[in-house]
Amino acid sequence: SPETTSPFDATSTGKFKQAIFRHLTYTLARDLHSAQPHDWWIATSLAVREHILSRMISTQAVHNRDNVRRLYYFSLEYLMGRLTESNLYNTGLYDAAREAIKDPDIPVDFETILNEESDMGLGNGGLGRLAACFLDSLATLDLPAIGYGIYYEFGLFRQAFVNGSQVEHPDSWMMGGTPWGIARPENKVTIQIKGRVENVFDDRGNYRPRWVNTDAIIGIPHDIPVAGYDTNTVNFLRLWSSQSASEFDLAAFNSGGYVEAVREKAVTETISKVLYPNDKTENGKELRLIQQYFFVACSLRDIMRRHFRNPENSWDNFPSKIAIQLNDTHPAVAIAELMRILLDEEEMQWEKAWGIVTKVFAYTNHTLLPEALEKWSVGLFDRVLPRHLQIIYAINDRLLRLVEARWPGDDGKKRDCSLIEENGGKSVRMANLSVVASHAVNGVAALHTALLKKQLFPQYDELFPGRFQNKTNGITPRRWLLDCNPRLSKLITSTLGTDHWACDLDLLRGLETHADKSEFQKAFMEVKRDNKNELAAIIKADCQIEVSPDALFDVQIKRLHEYKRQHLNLLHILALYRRILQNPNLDIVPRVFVFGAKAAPGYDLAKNIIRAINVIGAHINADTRIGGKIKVAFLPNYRVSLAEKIIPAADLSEQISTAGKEASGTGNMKLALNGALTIGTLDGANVEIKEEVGDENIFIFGMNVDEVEALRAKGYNPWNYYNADEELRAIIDWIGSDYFTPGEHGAFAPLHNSLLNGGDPFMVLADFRAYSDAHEKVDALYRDKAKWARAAILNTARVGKFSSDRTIREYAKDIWSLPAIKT
Ligand code: DL6
Repeated sequence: SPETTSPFDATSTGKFKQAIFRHLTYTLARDLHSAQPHDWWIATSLAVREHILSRMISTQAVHNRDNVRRLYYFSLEYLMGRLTESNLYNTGLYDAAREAIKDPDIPVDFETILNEESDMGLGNGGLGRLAACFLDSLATLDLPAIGYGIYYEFGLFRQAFVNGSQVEHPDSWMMGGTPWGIARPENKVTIQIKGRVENVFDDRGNYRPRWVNTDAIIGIPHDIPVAGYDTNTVNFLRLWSSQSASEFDLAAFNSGGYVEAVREKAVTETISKVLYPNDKTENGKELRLIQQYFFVACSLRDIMRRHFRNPENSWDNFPSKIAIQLNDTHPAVAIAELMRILLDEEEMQWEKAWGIVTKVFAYTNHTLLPEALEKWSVGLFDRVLPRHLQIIYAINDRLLRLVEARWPGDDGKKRDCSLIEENGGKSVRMANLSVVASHAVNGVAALHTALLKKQLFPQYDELFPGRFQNKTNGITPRRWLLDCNPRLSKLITSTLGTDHWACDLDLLRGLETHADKSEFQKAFMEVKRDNKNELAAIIKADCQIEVSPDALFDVQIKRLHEYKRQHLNLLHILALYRRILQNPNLDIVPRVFVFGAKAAPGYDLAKNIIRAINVIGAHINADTRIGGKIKVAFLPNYRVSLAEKIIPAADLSEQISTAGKEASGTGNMKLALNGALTIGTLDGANVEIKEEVGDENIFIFGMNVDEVEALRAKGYNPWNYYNADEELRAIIDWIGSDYFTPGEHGAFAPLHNSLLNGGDPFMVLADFRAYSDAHEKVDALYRDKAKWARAAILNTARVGKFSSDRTIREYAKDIWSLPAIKT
């Protein structure tokens, strides 16, 4: 079998040190005097990369030699965060590296070196971070898998606050060079877009369309190795950057138009320039559709190259070797592209081609929000992918025949099932295409899957029985406990007598028996306090706010969206502030409200909510009358590496979306794992977290999905709640006044208006009182140190279910039929 040839002994500090110096000198051409912290980070990363690459080569050699079945994960987003530290942990080289860096010739410390790394922020939020956790689990479980996506030059924007408002700056994450992306120009691919279709028939009268006058684009792959934890398997993530096929328009150049000559090149290269910064809606933009097509077309070519280079392989065994998972509908155009290849290039019969496609694809739905369900206007689709549109119509014809056979004469059912929406201008429904062409469709939490079947796709659930299934999300325990919370990890390992929990998270149940022991409670809460002190220093540095670790750290970190209801949290802050002003002796547990959130740049109401939290927060922080009982800290530029600092320090986790709106949530899992108690609605995975941790260790409040629906059906009127609740009325009036923004009239009018005249679409007012009452219970429990510690411990102990290892095992068994391969 192929050999694993590591150039140095994994555990040897001396060898690791040598590798760092070797890379500093011979890769970076730096000497000890001129080396900057950034150089030390690259040299350290290259030292661990050597080791990872030798494992990657041997893993891939085994996979290729044995012609194994592989999973291909198609995702427009991967929110990877920093890679050096997690790669050190996963390869077992962390201690060797830490020791090596203590060398007197290295003038910077380990933390400084790791802090040099920019986050690889090629995603918006939950969907992209889930993809990153899945890659970690796939490699850890020795599952042969390759991720495909786009090598965006600019990831999610960098956020700053000016006068409390969000300002966006480009995130040029690869500017200083990245040791983790390996260009593979030898595997470049050329794909086509635009043009037109010529209707041609062959001698036997078969339709043989020709797609002509197209524009060519070159895709260059860049591989990011993904090392499993405590195993030899190294998979990789293959990300495409776009390059113009026509380097230079020579005619334009010769006539003196240099800029014109490179114009075409620049336009093509914008395809992989920037990640769209909206996590829920990006419909209708031509460049976005081109991005989607570009990466799936390149990826399918790459998959075919790998498959057909083995002479044993053919189209007949293609579905037995290849599983493709569509991470939401963003890559769904792959369905039409594979059909096009099979029909037009391979001249296959429709049924055979469709049989291959439906065996290969599976689709994960991540949202029920109507605005997030992708639709492409038929006109735009026709302009960018004319042949693909024809194929989608042909799929639809067959689908509608099936619907007619199942429900004869039922036009309503045809309208629901159709891939084409006829309302307004015609558009292609990508979610419908994904369901129809996939052998499995999954939701991401039990409640979400139930709603998917009942509300969004009841017609398909009837037409394709058994196709829908649930795969509750998970998070990797490596990044989200072992790496980010070393103090707690150490305590867990010494208590359980094993560190194996990092790949078998159910072992944390062993902590339950310690939950009532005062010694263990003390140790657990000391860890929390140390983590809070660390976060307090970050808050001081980034927000210039002094906070005490004695306060309860109340944390809401996630994208800013009305359905997530950061404004409900703000109402509670205002209520507390007002209560203290009315009664300066009010006995409450001091609280620090910590926020982290980016708003989509064009989402004005979300930006208004950010400004309101910042401005009102600053006012409260500066008010000496309240004796520092509450503080508000909105940390700028929320990202993976910041989450890794906030989560270990959280006491309370805010998961307060309107029931039925949050498909799953994964921040809720990370916070509970690190010993934060959840205050939340019965939404998404909160429902399952409650089942695991027990009712007495979570604060559930507000309307459930049925109650939300019943209220909506009855006719929801926020004014009823406003008029009936004196405190609520006062704080909403406060927001509507200019009290917090003297001289600036109507600063929070968008927020104020949305809550009242705008109809309060996410029912903030309806849930306010229940939310405030739940916070009183939080306050009471926090005063009882032993009881709080017990509940926090039981949260950590009981959320093993939410390991992404469990999620991936379920996908591998129920959807991908994917065996593990030890290498
Ligand atoms: O499944 C990952 C993540 C869920 O945890 C969140 O609840 C959900 O909002 C998010 N969905 C999206 C949808 N984007 N689109 N389309 O980001 O997925």
